[in-house]
Amino acid sequence: MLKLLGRHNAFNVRKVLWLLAELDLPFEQEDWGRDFRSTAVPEFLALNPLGTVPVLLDGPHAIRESHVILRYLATRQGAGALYPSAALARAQVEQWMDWVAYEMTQPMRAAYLGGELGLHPWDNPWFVSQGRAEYAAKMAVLEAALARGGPFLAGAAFTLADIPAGFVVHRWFSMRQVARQPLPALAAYYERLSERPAFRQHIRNGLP
Ligand SMILES: N[C@@H](CCC(=O)N[C@@H](CS)C(=O)NCC(=O)O)C(=O)O
Repeated sequence: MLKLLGRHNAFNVRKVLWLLAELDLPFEQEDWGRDFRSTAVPEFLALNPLGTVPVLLDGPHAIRESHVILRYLATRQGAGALYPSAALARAQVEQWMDWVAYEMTQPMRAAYLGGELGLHPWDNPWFVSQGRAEYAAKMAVLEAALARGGPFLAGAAFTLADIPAGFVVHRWFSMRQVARQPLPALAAYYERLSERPAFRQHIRNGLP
């Protein structure tokens, strides 16, 4: 049985919970991390020396990094529609996953952790206002991509590309203190994702 270690309310854990639900995979889950069990203990650090969540246990093997876990699970289950094996189609999925990891982390920390939750050290006013502006600019990039193509990020079908980006979109529409410009293709994409039970269970579930 797969076991997912990580608090159910964490950004990086919820992406994995979403995919597990899409794949209808049985698993156990334990709430590790902030406000739950501390990861700064030898038992956890032996599984992930970084002390971050999520960690996926597949038998004796521990796998860390949320996007690696997404790719691992899709590959393990042979879910080629979610994660194509052809080089170009795969790159078209992965480019959006890496974009979220590399380009969205700072704006999310600034706008959400700093601006919405007021958490230190991300609550620096300059950092928050820069992050909000950057988040808005990135959502405009998504808007243009979806208006050009779609209905999903890698084209006609829902893929792993939509999981990290879909969560970032959810957070954009959930934040109370940002000025949102009208982005009709993005809003339609958010509603399209919301038709998925797994998205409503783990992402659009009342938590930002
Ligand atoms: N690049 C890592 C980042 C992991 C990460 O920073 N996770 C956060 C939760 S979203 C964490 O462990 N925070 C500390 C905590 O919850 O105690 C991934 O994608 O898995």
